[in-house]
Amino acid sequence: MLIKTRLGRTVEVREDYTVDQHWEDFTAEEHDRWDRLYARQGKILQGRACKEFMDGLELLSLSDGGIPNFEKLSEKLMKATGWQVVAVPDLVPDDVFFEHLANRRFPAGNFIRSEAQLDYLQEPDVFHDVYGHVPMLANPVFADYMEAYGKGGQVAAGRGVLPNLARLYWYTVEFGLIKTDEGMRIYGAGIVSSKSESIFSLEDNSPHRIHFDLERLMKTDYRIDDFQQTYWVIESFDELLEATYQDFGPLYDRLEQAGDPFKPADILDGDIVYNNGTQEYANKGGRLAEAS
Ligand code: HBI
Ligand code: FE
Repeated sequence: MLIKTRLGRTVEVREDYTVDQHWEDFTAEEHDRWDRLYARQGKILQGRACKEFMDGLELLSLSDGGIPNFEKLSEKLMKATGWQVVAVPDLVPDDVFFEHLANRRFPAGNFIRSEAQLDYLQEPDVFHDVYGHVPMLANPVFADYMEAYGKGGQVAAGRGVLPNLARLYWYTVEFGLIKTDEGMRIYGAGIVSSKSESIFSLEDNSPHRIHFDLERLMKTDYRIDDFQQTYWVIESFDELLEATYQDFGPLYDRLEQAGDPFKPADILDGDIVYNNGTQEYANKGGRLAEAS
């Protein structure tokens, strides 16, 4: 079928919204853009990204030169954890997204940001999707978590609690932090693929850093257009996966009856708070002008 992407391209996609990557069509300039983004993030992430992310980057040799070819990348990833990377031209509908994850396929953008959007764009391009998400998929525990999320999404959609599940994805897969013996580290894809949020999320005194609590964060709104006001911190990837082992039926019953969601900067009784942020950054109106 034909779809129109949010960036204004008209594209023929398959039923599951995938397309061929057409790797051979990327220009030298586009490959060079990947290389520059890669080098820049590599420096920033030393001592900031978690070991599992750095190990995944190395295992998949994402620095081999230019934008990764999804076929070759999938071969390596398949050997590690049984996941594949498939190309999509834009965000795909939720049910399609969940179907891919439930079957261990990660949909990744088939385009790269323009030079003008080097620091920030909302659409998920190949740098965010592949550099940000794919290294963690080489980790067996995280790989299982993502599949569980996909399967959970299919159920949640039928129960009317999709917004709650989307928050789980947002606050873990996209913006999660992990406490390690060496200190706080990043694993969220939205952070590792962003120069300034890599620094802000760990080192700025504005945002709260609160221990991960599945039900609590499923009830908490998030912002999509600026740095997070709260980052949720896990202690291990097992903790994350285990939280999904419970029967989600009773949880969804409670979520359906819950009142208004908590605000992104609320701190509640019972929260385990690592940093009670000043919220100075958000209170001053946030970034928006300054690129991440
Ligand atoms: N599609 N390509 C793509 N990438 C995403 O991260 C994505 C998506 N569709 C839906 C979606 N994410 C989220 O809304 C779900 O986690 C709820
Ligand atoms: Fe993402």
